[in-house]
Amino acid sequence: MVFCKRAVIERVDAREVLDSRGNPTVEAIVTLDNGIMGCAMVPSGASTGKYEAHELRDGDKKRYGGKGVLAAVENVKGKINDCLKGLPVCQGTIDTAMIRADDTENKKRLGANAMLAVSLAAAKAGAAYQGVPLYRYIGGIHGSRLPTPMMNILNGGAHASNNVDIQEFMILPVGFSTFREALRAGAEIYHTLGKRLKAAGKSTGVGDEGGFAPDMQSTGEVLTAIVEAIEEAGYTTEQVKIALDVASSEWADGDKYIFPKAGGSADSVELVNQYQDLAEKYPIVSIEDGLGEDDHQGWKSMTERLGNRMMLVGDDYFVTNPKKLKDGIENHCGNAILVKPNQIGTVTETIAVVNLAKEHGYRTILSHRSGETGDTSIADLAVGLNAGFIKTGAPCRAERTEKYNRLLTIEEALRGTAVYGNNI
Ligand code: 2PG
Ligand code: MG
Repeated sequence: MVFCKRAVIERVDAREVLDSRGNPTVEAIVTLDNGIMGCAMVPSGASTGKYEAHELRDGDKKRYGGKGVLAAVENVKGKINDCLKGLPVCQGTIDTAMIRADDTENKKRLGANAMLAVSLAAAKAGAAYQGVPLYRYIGGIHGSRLPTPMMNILNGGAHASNNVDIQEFMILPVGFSTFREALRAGAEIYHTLGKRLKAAGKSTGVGDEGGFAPDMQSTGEVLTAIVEAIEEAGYTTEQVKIALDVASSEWADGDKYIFPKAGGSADSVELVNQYQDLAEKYPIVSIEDGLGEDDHQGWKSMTERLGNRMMLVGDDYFVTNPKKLKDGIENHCGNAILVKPNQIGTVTETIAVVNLAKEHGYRTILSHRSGETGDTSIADLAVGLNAGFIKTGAPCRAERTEKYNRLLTIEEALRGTAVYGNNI
């Protein structure tokens, strides 16, 4: 719910800052004519879907290996400032004005990184102007569900330099009545896993999202280690479930999937067979990007085979894009969507895709990127939109824990009205 009062945007500014991998990203500052300001920083992915909105980078190899974002910053200070100056602080109006000014299918003129930074900063300015927290500004009195955290405790794929091909092994503390208790269970299991890896002589160095990143012999070895850590920490696999982000678009090669680290290959039927076997043995309740972004037939049959027993989450497959999600809904592909605001580029479109998913019974998971900042907007979006789930890494590395900590604050602020659990 957004109230359009009389405050208008006086100025939009930006600067180049660093993300958690030490790569440049955009910070935007929206200032209203009454002096109220909103600031936001945007994240950046490593295993990006090819249909994501365009992240504008300078490509000048002499600066940050080509990853500079000075052009995006200039777009904020110039073209975006010009089109937003004098507009009321009203999210739909602001985002529509930027989309019109960009006028491309994938936001390549202004850059989705420039646009999202401004869109989020405008939402924060709007919230401050209304004197309410961001989750309240987004969801009104309706936003009260604390999301189930999907905590990535063992990293592989493009987020780690170990020998593990599956990108993320996550735990979901589902059997708790508050977010605080769920988070505690997740953190205790994470530490137990770390101790066990250390005792087994394995590395406890962490990957980009804070999960451990040791070499492991097989997917089964990883899942067994996680189940044992859950139990040794004093919990059961009824209380704590497991999710995978296979990120298999990274493996796709024609109609085959090639395992880049372990070697060997499989087709989509063989991959789904493997998922089915794993789900027989382990408490797996969700698989993200189990098949690649262009494997529509594979997604359809994977959904037929596994859709009634687990969440099948489209990340690269849906890229937070209402058109892609609509196709998926019509063709019965997947039953859940990963929602990454920077894949689409504005808050308004992010809200639209969440609403579309919910209308069709698809689960929604607000998500970080592997390159993050201290910005905690996704925590507020998850509550404001009653998303049900949030994926924001391990309980480790400040850019991840800040989102979890923000949720603790929100839960406390909501007091008796906060709801947790029953999302699966
Ligand atoms: C993913 C994300 C976040 P990246 O694949 O889901 O975990 O990774 O930001 O590298 O795309
Ligand atoms: Mg993913």
